[in-house]
Amino acid sequence: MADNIHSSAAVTNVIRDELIAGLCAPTASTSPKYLYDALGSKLFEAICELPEYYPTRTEAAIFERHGDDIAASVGAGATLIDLGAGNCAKAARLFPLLAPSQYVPIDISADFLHAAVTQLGRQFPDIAMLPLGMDFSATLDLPPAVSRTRRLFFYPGSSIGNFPPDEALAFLRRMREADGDLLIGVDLVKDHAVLDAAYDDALGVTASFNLNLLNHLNRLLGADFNLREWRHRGFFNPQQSRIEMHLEARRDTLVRWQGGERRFGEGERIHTENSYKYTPDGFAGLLRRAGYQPAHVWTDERDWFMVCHARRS
Ligand code: AVI
Repeated sequence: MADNIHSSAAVTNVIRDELIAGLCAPTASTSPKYLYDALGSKLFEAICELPEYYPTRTEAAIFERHGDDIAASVGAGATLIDLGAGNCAKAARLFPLLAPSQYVPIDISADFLHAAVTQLGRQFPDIAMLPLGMDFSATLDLPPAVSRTRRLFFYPGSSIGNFPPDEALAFLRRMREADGDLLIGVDLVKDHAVLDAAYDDALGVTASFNLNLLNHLNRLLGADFNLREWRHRGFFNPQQSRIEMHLEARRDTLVRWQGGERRFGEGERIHTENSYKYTPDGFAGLLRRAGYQPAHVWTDERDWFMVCHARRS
């Protein structure tokens, strides 16, 4: 018990140090993972319902339309490892098609997973379920209970886009080293106005999602960010082929936290998220460099999003 208390305090210090280093850097930044406190996760669910935010529904339509082909490519009986499974809904929709032998949902929030898996276990008694609460972005060291038979990493939603390309490559390599094939959703480069609107919607839900980060920082750091002094910026940067989200100071403002402070000038920004958009060729190159064969690819009729099934080389 004492050890647990000790290690959770150490974890908190690591988070604090990481956040303060980011806030004090000449160009302030924070990791996108801090967007997802309890309210942030709900706001992200709301984003997925927005008319402007096309990725979720476009990917769902690809699975709907090409499900049989995807199932034929994957084959029945895989060990389906669902990265960032959340409520497990996306994978569960594929169970009748993919008929996995084991389902391994992984998420940082283990409590949430267990509730979802209990329910799913009743619906799909033939699929062995092994929920794992872990930060898969840090390690893919899976316990021995995860079957080694035909492992398939399921990584939908274009979450791969939230890694810079070098980290995306390292992450794909880790899946390859864990002997996994891939079923992955990837958002594609498209008309810049479509991209801009998806990350700066008319209702302001994405703005709330971004600003809520400051509430989270106030709690984590004992900081005094005043949300009314900041505005959301979300736009496509074509040079980097990525959406950037920033929080911009509306006026000069001093932010204090326990043990420190920083002054932000009017217009100064905190960079809060990148969301990289790929071309099919660009992503194929990444897969090849990670040790995968050319993928089977399915897209929507506008070529806005793609789903890839890639086997190990
Ligand atoms: C989770 N991830 C794939 C989303 C994206 O599109 O990059 C996060 C997001 N940020 C703003 N809107 C959605």
